[in-house]
Amino acid sequence: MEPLETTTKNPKMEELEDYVQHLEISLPKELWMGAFPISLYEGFWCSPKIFKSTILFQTQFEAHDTDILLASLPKTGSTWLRSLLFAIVNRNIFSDFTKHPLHTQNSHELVVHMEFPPSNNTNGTQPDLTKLSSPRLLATHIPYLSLPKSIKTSKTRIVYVCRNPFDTFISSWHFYHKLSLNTSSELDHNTIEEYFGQFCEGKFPYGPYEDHLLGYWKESIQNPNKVLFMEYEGLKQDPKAYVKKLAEFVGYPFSQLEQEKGIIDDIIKLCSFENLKKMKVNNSGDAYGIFENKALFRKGEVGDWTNYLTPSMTKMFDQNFHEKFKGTGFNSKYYQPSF
Ligand code: PAP
Repeated sequence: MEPLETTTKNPKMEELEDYVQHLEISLPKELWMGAFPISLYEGFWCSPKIFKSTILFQTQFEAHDTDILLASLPKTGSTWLRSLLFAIVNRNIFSDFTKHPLHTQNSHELVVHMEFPPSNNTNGTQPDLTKLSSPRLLATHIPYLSLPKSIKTSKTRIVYVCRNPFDTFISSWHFYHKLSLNTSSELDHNTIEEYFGQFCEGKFPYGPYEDHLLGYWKESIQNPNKVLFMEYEGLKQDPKAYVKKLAEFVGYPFSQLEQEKGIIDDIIKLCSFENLKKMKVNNSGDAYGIFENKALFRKGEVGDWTNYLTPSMTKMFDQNFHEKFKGTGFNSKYYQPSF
């Protein structure tokens, strides 16, 4: 069966259903963490549950030049970046941070996910974008190569956030464990080696890690006005410099007066892990209807992986990483493979 033509703006629903069914049957399959089916779609591992929304995003989405798209692998900092982006671009509308929408809405409701529309913002399998004002703040986990064409050809700006692979894995391990049991029961540490092995092979949602990161990083080098490449650890280490850069990149730079008034610090404080985690909406709400918002705020630290992974385990990942990144010129201050 031929892939759906991605320039087709209105694929017939029956065709789409057939195509999704065909993908479910024909694509290579794996189980992530023993519970979550994933299939190898366009070179990345995708949950069959979101084939339809992913394809609709790829084939029907019309980018606006003013759109801002946050792209990331799961568990690399999207909740934080969404909060920052929303606070930055809307700072003139919501200038009183004591009554800011982030007090009543999780950032996943304020920045719409294109493949997983929050439960209050859905029209079947597609997010309702009609009520969004400009600039539209959108989020995705899909790799650069699979993005809708109109995102690449328009002036839409893309912010990509990545995180040390080991912290990404640990965060994911905790998150999917909670999701599979829907309880707070203790993690079985015996499973970590097996699941980390799967992560190293790239067989986890939106993996492989290296391909995802390289896709966006290469574009950020070739086209720095299109893609801003950010690292979670850099944002932690020097939030002021990163937030300033982020605001400039998305076209909302801070004026001298704003800087003197301390607005950057106020935004950093508003969006800090400690501040967001204690908000009622992030303790009791469930933006997606399948997990509690509090699952998005675990520890928010750099280096938690050292409490779980052994040097022999991380070496496994380092080897793959080294192979794929050899000769690319990619260099991170925060993740240095042990070679
Ligand atoms: P998603 O893929 O489901 O959107 P995402 O927000 O990207 O999740 O990642 C969640 C991680 O970001 C969690 O990391 P941890 O498991 O290591 O703790 C979460 O705690 C962390 N996080 C969420 N909000 C913030 C924040 N404001 N500052 C720093 N880290 C944060």
